[in-house]
Amino acid sequence: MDQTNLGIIGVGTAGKRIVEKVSFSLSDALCLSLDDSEWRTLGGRVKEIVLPIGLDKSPGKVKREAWICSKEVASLFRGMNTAVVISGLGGAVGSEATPIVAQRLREEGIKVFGVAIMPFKFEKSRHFKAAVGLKKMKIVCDGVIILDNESFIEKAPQTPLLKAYEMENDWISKFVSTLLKPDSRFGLERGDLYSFASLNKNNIVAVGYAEGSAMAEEAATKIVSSLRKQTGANVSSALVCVVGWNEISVGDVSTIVSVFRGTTLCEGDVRTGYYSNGQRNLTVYAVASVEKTKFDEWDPLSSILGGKELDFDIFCDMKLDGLDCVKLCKVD
Ligand SMILES: Nc1nc2c(ncn2[C@@H]2O[C@H](COP(=O)(O)OP(=O)(O)OP(=O)(O)O)[C@@H](O)[C@H]2O)c(=O)[nH]1
Ligand SMILES: [Mg+2]
Repeated sequence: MDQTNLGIIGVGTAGKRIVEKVSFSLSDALCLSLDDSEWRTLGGRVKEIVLPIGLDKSPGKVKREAWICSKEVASLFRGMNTAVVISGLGGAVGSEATPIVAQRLREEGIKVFGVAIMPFKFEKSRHFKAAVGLKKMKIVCDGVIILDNESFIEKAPQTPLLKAYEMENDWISKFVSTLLKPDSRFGLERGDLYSFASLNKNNIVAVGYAEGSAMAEEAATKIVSSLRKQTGANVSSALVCVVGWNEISVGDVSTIVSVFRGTTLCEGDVRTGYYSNGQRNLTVYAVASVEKTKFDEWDPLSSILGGKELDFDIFCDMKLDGLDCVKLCKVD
């Protein structure tokens, strides 16, 4: 697939910060942000759409404005094959607007993949909202990849929060750019990611960093420990991206895959891509397809109500008639 056929949109504050970073490495992808903040992204490559929400961040208001703005998003993305929608869930804008934008893009015939960043453990008041947002994304997107903010904090617990976001955004944007880069000879194809993410909606990302003589085994072990914290279930298949030193051996890659398989009891396909960064270290990203995640437990109503939740219409009863949104009948 040609890179110009890829559109990336960051929704909400976290989404906007990450798409700004991604825009530097995926130079030909169309980059957009949808948020209520007016700060300007660096580099001039992100087209910023500002949601006119003001102080009223009630779900109804956010949804309504998102629905109206999604018309502009759809027209900017018209002709694209694929859209990647990135957001941090748990706040107002990302959780409410992302499923609406994703749905609108799908209606344009675009394949839509979601990157959902889940809140820290200490942000308990945000967990339910984040889980509901994630559930909506799983319904409307062709595929979803889930990243846990918490898995990063364990690596640097003393880091100030804003600095932690900055560092976390660095690795998230590197991960997204690595997977979506079209020209890496030994890397995974974009199509591999899309088909993998569309097979199962619970795709958890784990990252392992290591340096030194036993770095392959150490990075793989860190990945497995990160996965274990996010899911109790076995891994059914995975994509593994090995980013690092250009002299990494076949033996190292094989160690990573066998440690991964052995400890996650994964019997399915484990596809690997190799991406050189010229440094004497190793960062391994694994996207693991699992049956359940810890985030399912953040929405206990789901198992009781079975999809009949009150606030579950992603459109808030707004429907499109021609090109206009004519019915705004339910605003909570
Ligand atoms: N990785 C990362 N996570 C962030 C960042 N900012 C916020 N988050 C996380 O994303 C979740 C949603 O936060 P925001 O993106 O600020 O929320 P929003 O969608 O803009 O919504 P409101 O600001 O509440 O309207 C939070 O609970 C945080 O866990 C960031 O820069 N990087
Ligand atoms: Mg915000």
